Amino acid sequence: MTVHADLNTRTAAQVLVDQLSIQRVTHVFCVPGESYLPVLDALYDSGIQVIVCRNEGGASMMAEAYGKQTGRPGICFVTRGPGATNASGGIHIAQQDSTPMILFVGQVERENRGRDAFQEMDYRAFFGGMAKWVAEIDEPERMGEMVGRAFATALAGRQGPVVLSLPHDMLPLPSASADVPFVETMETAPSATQMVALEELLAKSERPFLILGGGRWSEPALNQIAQFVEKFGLPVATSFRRAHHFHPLHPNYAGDLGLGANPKLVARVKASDLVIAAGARLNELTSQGYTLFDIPNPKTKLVHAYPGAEELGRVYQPHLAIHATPQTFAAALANLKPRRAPSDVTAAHRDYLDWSEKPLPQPGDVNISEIMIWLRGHLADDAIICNGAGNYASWIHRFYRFRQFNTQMGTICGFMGYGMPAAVAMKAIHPGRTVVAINGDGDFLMNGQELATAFQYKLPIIAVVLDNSTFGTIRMHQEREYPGRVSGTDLVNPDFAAMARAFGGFGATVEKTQDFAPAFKAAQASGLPSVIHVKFDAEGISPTATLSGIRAKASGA
Ligand SMILES: Cc1ncc(C[n+]2csc(CCOP(=O)(O)OP(=O)(O)O)c2C)c(N)n1
Repeated sequence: MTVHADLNTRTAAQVLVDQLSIQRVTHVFCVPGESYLPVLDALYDSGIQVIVCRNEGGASMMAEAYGKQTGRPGICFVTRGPGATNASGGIHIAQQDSTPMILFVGQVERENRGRDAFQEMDYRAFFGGMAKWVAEIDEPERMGEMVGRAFATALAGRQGPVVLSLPHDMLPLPSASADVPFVETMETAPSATQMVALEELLAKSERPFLILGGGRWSEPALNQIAQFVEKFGLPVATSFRRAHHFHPLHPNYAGDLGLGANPKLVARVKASDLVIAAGARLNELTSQGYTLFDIPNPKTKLVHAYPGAEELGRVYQPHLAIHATPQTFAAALANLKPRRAPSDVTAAHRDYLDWSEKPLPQPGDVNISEIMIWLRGHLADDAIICNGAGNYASWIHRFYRFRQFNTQMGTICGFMGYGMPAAVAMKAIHPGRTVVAINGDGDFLMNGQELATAFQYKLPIIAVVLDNSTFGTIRMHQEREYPGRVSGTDLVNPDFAAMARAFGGFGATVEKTQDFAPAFKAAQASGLPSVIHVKFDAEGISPTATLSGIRAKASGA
């Protein structure tokens, strides 16, 4: 960490970068703009790694992924209107996924504000509905205060994004701003009375169940959850794209609640008489389209423990609302004493194993469930899987097994194009670990340009592109609603393996399941950013449906 020695001669931009160092920021993700050159200059000898991206969408998603992975705000710098609008994707993800993140945006000179000056935007209006806080730093003297507040806000309660705009002419001005010390994450704890009430509920429950999700977890807290469920005999489901919160082979694991959830798991949650939602906000996908519990008063007894008070009672009025962060809630759970024998969780875990153990048949020469099962057998426990959105992800959710905390990097908001930037950020943070981006073909080209960033920084990520030459998810819905009328969903794709080579990487094409393993091993051996282009038949549109089957059903055939 380099903090400028003479605090009296710093510019506002230097105060900002010193502040990032004090907050222990290791990487920033950016696309440059003339609007914030003084910051780029201050970063020059800061010791913070600057990762220059090819699109602000990629940069903001890398920052979001950094925040999701490290628990500290991911930092992104972009220029005015064009940069800010491109970067909005990462802000939407950080909001929906409750990820701490700070986006710094260049702004026009203060004297020109309100003139609709070149690339001028009102960031408060644009980001107002997405970010936890949006502000413009007008006074160089207030830099420390504003950046300190940005860290505190992004990290508080339900975590999320903050946007700070930086008028161009303010950044090089001298600033006597004081530095703000390292901002610790605030913890809120359940009360003793609430935990007594929860112990009572557990003592009376015949079929208790625990849903684990949300952000702000840590390995020790998740271990305490495991101890608690073992002691009391609760099956555990993880919420949408938080499967890495619980070991899949733990005897209490009941499966992943999200898109394409096991119907037996859904039925089990519905039949339980006490559901403890630990850290999960019970979003639309986890709640199976808001069908899991009655709104606003669930029939089952719902105990909702969540770090943001404003989320408790947003949709469901819980029987017991606990405003607590995951760490303190898990510690309090671990102290509870069972008053009855633990419930039997064998059937719940067996349902999960039956659901995920064996590959499913799939039309054509490529079977994606077999590929996922190969990956789960061959990747190290700490390998990180990143993905965007598309039907292809259902195979990951069902057949891959996340065996270590923070190895699943996907978006709760189903944002296409996340896999590539997330993988670049993960490899930058964890150079010694295997990082795989699994993409659909539509998905891949939304941020595939970040392959150049992977190459520039020598980050050998492995991208798998599952190519069915269609925006498959939408095609599936289209066949269901407008059978046989394919409109706006077909894709004609480039040779993705050749594209990888053009970017200086390794590329391979796979057209048969058995060719995947050697291609993956060759990608690993190459030490280069790699793309494995897997061509498969769109007829197998999801793990459980075919296009012709959906069309026939929709046409009443
Ligand atoms: C940025 C973004 N744009 C559009 C969508 C809507 N959408 C969801 S899935 C999907 C198709 C994904 O296609 P592909 O990546 O080829 O994967 P597949 O569904 O075929 O497996 C689309 C367009 C989205 N979720 N995110």
